[in-house]
Amino acid sequence: MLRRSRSRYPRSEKLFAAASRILPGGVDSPVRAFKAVGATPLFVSRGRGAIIEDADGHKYIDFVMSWGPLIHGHAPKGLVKALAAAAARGTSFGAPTELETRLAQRVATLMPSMERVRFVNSGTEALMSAARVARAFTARDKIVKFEGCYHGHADAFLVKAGSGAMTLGVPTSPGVAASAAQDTLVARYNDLDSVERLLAANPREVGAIFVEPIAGNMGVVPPRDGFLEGLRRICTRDGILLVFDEVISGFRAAAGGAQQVFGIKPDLTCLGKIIGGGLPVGAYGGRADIMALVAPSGPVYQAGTLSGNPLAMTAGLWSLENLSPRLYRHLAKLGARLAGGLADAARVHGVPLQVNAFGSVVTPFFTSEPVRDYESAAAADTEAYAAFFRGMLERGVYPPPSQFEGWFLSGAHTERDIEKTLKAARDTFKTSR
Ligand code: KE4
Repeated sequence: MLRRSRSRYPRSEKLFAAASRILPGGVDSPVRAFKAVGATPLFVSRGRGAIIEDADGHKYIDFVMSWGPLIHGHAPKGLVKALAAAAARGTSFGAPTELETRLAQRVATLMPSMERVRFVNSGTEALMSAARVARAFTARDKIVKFEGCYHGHADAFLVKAGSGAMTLGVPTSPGVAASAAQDTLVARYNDLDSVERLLAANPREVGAIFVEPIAGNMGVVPPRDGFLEGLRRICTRDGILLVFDEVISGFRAAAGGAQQVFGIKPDLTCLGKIIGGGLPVGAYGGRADIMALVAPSGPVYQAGTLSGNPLAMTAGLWSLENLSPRLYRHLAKLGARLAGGLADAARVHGVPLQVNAFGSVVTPFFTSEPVRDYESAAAADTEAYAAFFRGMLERGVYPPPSQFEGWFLSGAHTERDIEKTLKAARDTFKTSR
């Protein structure tokens, strides 16, 4: 009699079947569905530090970390305590609280370009609001984005987008009205000439250039020398607003984000992830003269029932108040060890691998050519990545279920976690030959 192969994940499979009967694709965000890695998504029951446990009781070293927010790891004791106390005082008032002012002041201290800050509930909301105020300020409707960069799912940005859109092979989504996409021009990341060509073809029509200063949504692709400086020069020359999407790089590349690392002052910055410490927070902000247009100080409307709610503000404050030089030294050390160790393991086993990294975000690309932009990232062997992912999962390591995402480290990851991860990678490469 054929033995039914006993699944390692019976409860996740059962939970996924139930979820799939009520949630589109069984998830609330596409990249979680494991479609790109040919496996059933694991349902997570708890997280502590760098470890998550699935519904079947398997434990993993987590490199998704909620896609970046958890720079201090899962459920830090101080954060849980602060949230419990905040919840006991009320979860939301729809009225100003001192917490919003304190968090905005903390953001402005870390990122001085953010002279004014508006809180929203996601990175998507931050980007769509920044696009609206940029268009109002410049009275120009066109915006430029870069192939492979992902700025959330607002219509204007779902054009040649990265992250889940790239993972699922739908970089330009159906349902985005032609009228919404027609004002979005797409340039090539790390290629200033591609920007100049778009501006020459649309003279005085572009109001803003949106860029991930360290791209994370085609996998990690750092900016070439001079790329960000070139964008700053072009924007200043042509009266275009430079908008840094620091949803990933903010507070991760450094406490002051990529703008601190590269010493470049954007006109607007969009934030998410770490700023909420794992609760739903996004923010946009920048020059006071631009943000003065935002209602109710100005005519550009933007609003939100739960914007700045006390629980999310408490989590964000705890998260940003616990950033320290020691944390970034730890993240840099572990990130370098992980990146170097993956590259060494692949070399020893003859696996074509390019490992891109920036501090505590790493992406192993299954390709033999350097990855500098969307085209070179898209050439990676996604089937090889999927097989690697499944092998790592079986060995107790939980990487992102997509070739086109970053592996995120946290202050809770230890050197021992990284060595265990590298051993799992060596064993996976060995068995995959
Ligand atoms: P959210 O709306 O998902 O909070 O933020 C959108 C966003 C904006 N800008 C950048 C640079 C981002 O990386 C994101 C969201 N990142 C993806 C993962 N790379 C979120 C994961 C998901 O979509 O489930």
